[in-house]
Amino acid sequence: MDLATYLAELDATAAAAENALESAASADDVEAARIEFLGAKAGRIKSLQKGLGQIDKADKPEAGKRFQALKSQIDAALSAAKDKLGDNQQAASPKKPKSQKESVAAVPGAFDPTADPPEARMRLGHIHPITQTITALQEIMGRLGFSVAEGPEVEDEWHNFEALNIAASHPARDPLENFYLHTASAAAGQPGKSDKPLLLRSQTSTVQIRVMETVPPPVRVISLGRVYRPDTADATHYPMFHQIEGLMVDRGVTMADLKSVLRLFAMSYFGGDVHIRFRPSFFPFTEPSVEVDMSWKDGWMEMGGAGMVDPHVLKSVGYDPDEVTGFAFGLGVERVCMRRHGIDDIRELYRNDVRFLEQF
Ligand code: FA5
Repeated sequence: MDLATYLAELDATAAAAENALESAASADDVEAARIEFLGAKAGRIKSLQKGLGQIDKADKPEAGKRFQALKSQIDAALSAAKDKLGDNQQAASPKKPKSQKESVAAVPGAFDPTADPPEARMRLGHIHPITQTITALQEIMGRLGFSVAEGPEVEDEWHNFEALNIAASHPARDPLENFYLHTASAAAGQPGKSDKPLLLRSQTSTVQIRVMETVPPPVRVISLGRVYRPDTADATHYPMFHQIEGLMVDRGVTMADLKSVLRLFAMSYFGGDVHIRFRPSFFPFTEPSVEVDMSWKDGWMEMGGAGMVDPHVLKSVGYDPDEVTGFAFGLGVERVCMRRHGIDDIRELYRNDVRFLEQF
């Protein structure tokens, strides 16, 4: 067959296919056109493909190119005809369910176990900002050589007060300033049986004592955890909050080491744009003692307390204050978290509002 005749056949087939698909009024019409033109056995495209074999070798590339173009053109016209019919039928009447999946979903309120989950249900959770802060602080202090120690949240008076040099008459021991527990023996009116008063620890300094009671110097530890005080909640106070306690005891430890460690900590955690300052203060278990403040808006916010471990405390745990000295600090974890993330109110951290929490 010569090229001109073959191309004329291609053109005629193209026109016929276009005509058939454009005038197709139903899915059956489209299917009939598909079989006529693209049918695998006797379709017109199939016979045109066979006709290619009779074309002169020199004309084959041109004929092949035009044949492929025709095939693509009919494929596209077929898809367009199907889409057109689908849209029209949907607009006219609800589409007949084709599968069980569609039929279940069409019943309002029915549970469809095959349905894809709505996107909202696939939202990822977030690690709470306080947990993130704890992890970051542990990492920073770890780099400075501090390992992590733990202590119980339910404490006795020895670890929460006495070993820390806080005398029985000290106002910090007032039952109204602490969460004392109603222990079983107290409830049974049997003081003396197991009459050790217990309380929710009010500070992580308890862990200083527990560490020094069990480990000989040198020590370099931090402890992070919850503490409890019956404080009224406001923008910077909460009745349950977290502290990070630091303790370093060795030969020749000085106040300069304490200040260096806290400055390094602040530089690492806040990234250099937060200043810290030390104010003289008093804690029964450190001498000298300081309050540590961090810059906050136009002023300062108290971040924690610190100082050199009082020789009485070292003695009470069996350390020799003539041999070793040490520093300790206790910082409010919520406050450093707030400062880092610009959170104005500590209560936001415990409202459990996902819109707040998912920002971290
Ligand atoms: C203490 O708790 C001492 N144990 C700190 C210490 C440790 C001093 C080692 C010396 C050596 P203070 O009561 O100031 O100190 O509390 C420390 C920090 O905890 C405060 O600066 C503040 O950041 C945080 N804090 C205290 N009370 C609350 C509260 N109700 N809510 C949130 N954070 C609080």
